Amino acid sequence: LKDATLAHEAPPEAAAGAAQPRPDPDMREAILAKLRFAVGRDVSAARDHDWYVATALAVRDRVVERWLDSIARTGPEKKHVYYFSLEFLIGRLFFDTVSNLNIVGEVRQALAGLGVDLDRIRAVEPDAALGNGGLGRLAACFMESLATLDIPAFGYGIRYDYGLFRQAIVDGWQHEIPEDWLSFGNPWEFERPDIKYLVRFGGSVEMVGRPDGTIQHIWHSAETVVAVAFDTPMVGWRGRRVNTLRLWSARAADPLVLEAFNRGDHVGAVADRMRVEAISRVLYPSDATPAGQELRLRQEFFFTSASLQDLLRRHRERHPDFSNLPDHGAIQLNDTHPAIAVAELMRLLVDEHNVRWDEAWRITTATLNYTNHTLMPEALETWPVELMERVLPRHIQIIYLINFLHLESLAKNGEISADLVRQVSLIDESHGRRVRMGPLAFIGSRRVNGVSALHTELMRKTVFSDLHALYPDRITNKTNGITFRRWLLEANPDLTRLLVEAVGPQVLDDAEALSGLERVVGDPAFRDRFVAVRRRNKERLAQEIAARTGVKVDPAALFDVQIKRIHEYKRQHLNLLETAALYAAIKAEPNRDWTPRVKIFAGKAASSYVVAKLIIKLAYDLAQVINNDPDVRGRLAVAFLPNYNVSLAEIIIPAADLSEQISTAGLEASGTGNMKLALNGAITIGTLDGANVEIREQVGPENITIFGLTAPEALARKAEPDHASRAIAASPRLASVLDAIGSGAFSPDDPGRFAGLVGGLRDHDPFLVTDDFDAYWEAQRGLDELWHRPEEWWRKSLLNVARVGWFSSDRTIREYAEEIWRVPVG
Ligand code: H53
Repeated sequence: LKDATLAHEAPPEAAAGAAQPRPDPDMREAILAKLRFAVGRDVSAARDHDWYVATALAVRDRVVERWLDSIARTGPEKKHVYYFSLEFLIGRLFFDTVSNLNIVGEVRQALAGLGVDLDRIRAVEPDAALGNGGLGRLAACFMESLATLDIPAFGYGIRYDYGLFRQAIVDGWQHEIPEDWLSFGNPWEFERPDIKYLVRFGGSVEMVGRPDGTIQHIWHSAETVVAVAFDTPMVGWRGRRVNTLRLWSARAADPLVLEAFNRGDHVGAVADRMRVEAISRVLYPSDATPAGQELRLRQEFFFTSASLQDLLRRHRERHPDFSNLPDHGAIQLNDTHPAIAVAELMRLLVDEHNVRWDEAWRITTATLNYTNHTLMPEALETWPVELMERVLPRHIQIIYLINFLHLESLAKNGEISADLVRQVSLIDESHGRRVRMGPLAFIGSRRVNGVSALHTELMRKTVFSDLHALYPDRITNKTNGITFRRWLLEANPDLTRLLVEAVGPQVLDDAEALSGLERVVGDPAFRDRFVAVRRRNKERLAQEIAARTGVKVDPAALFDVQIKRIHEYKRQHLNLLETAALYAAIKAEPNRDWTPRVKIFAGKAASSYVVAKLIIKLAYDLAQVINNDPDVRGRLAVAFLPNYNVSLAEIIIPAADLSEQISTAGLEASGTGNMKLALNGAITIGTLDGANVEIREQVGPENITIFGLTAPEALARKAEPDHASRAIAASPRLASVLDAIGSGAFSPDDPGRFAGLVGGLRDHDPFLVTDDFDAYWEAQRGLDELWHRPEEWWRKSLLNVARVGWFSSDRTIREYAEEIWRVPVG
């Protein structure tokens, strides 16, 4: 699979309006020295990858200076933020680092002097795809903003040997290929063999009476795994601060049983090692659904335990006890994946450091905070009690005690019904006994946050309503954000340069300065330049589409983009139904003045998600028919771009005219792609879901196209058993498109291929595709008309850019810092 290439005509340093950088002889010499002495290659023999590594190492030296300086400057007393996340979807680091250090020009010139093109070698870097989607990318944006705002922070996670699978599309079907991103080494990481912790699993717990009558719990574990630290520097904007992303790799305590090896049992001698190291072997490709495997629980506990041990050790080096831990550290649990931290922190404090239970509980609940990212019942993590007993026998005891004390404290405050106990208990007894990780994280945290206003409201009203009634101050909203450095400055340098010219260089430092654009939205000369920038971006995307899919598209057409994980609740199939209906409409009335459209899709399906894979196949089959039909040529084209990742997003987003955010209302917690697309000038077509609600508030209702059922309406509609059949009966257009797809009009080689998919829509349609279809169709036709009034279209587009400054992750992190972590912002 070919990776995305980025050809930047204009480097951001030019965008900054800065004087042309002077040639930096040091950079040139540094690159040459790295090539020779670190890579071991002569200039004459060096290939792109060698140049990439040499340059990355030369740049890294400059990062290290600032990194060490940041650590030295942060006195031991300063409060740190610890962001615990099973996912960090970083993408490429080379250009991000060079750009944040403001040395793009120097590096470009140094390389040019050596006959090497910066844009060619930056495309050699593999994506660090240590995440599935929004949650992982959010963690990466947050790390960048934390450093930018000069907040001392550690990201803690797992150093997966294999990141999220590479997606190959073969005849329309998704195939998963291992992402071996480390096979050529990783110049950004520092292995720390001296920073390691033992993480234990299994075994039994012995209870021993102490002379004072208390009981000591001794955990005799069955298995010990070594967690070894790998540190990656996270560079903030203008290199102001460099924080650490510390990822753990699993190692066997006993890597080789020499006796077995010498006996000739060469496989058995390393069997234990294989089992242990599996923990950090591969990222689970599940998005918003808990992978129920034991290995997943082992991953979660592995990184949580190592991270807690690490920060407790650092605390103890400077303080006599842990009583002031909450003054020196705030831990953020990114979803429930690290929620076992509640029990593990209690265990470490009580069992290992002899802190009294009550005091340990005070410390724990003053240090931990939890972010919830979904309310979908099937996505809320629970673990079978039996599994926990086997893998983490001491933790299940601690969870039982936390639960007992929690329920007891409720009883003390008055009557509690059996119903309430069932609702708020940490143990779900309804289908087998399971530990509910969301409520555990809730009870163990000081603050619990949702990721958009609507989502937080729904948290209070639905999934966490009982706990919210008990702890009314705990839930708080922190609407997601994105780092403008990556998603505007780096991804769209031409637009950035234009913005700097229009509103001044402060726009590079302060997202809210974008509002200065309001002054020029009516200026035709400015608008023409804006459209010209977009045109270049669209030409680049058209080339990429041709290279990846063979589909030729016209950059003058409306680029209609839906890029995100493939999921029924995100409703790519709603978009595909509309595509098929539009195709039929164009064929029926070929002489109408249709707005030329290119429907662009990209996204991965979880490997076990059969329906999602079928939706990809449907996109492919539609593309086959539509792109090869001369009747619609120049009016409608469909492209499914394989292997969506951060780097591909960086190419698609600056070229999108229309941003599809069409989830069933109430189901998308926030979305962050919606923010990236609006920032780059795409107009949103969307439901009133997640952060779309706040995008509408920011950009104004006249500059966004909202359609469909609202969250309360969707909830009510879903409860009507015949909602789908009624919607279909009321819409001849929908009925006919369902007939066409269901009967094989787009899959003549296998006419029954989509019968199940269509049958599902006819029978249950849990995501209300049929109910929203007509409203969506009408909204799209309204946009068709708008496209014919370019002045109006570009005005709306520009107003989107001007008004989305609030979605900078700097704003989000500021809010976390002030209201959740209580740390100063630099
Ligand atoms: O988290 C994003 C949200 C988005 C939500 C996503 C997410 C995952 O990527 C994975 C698991 C999960 O429960 C939620 O779907 O709406 O924007 C960041 O908050």
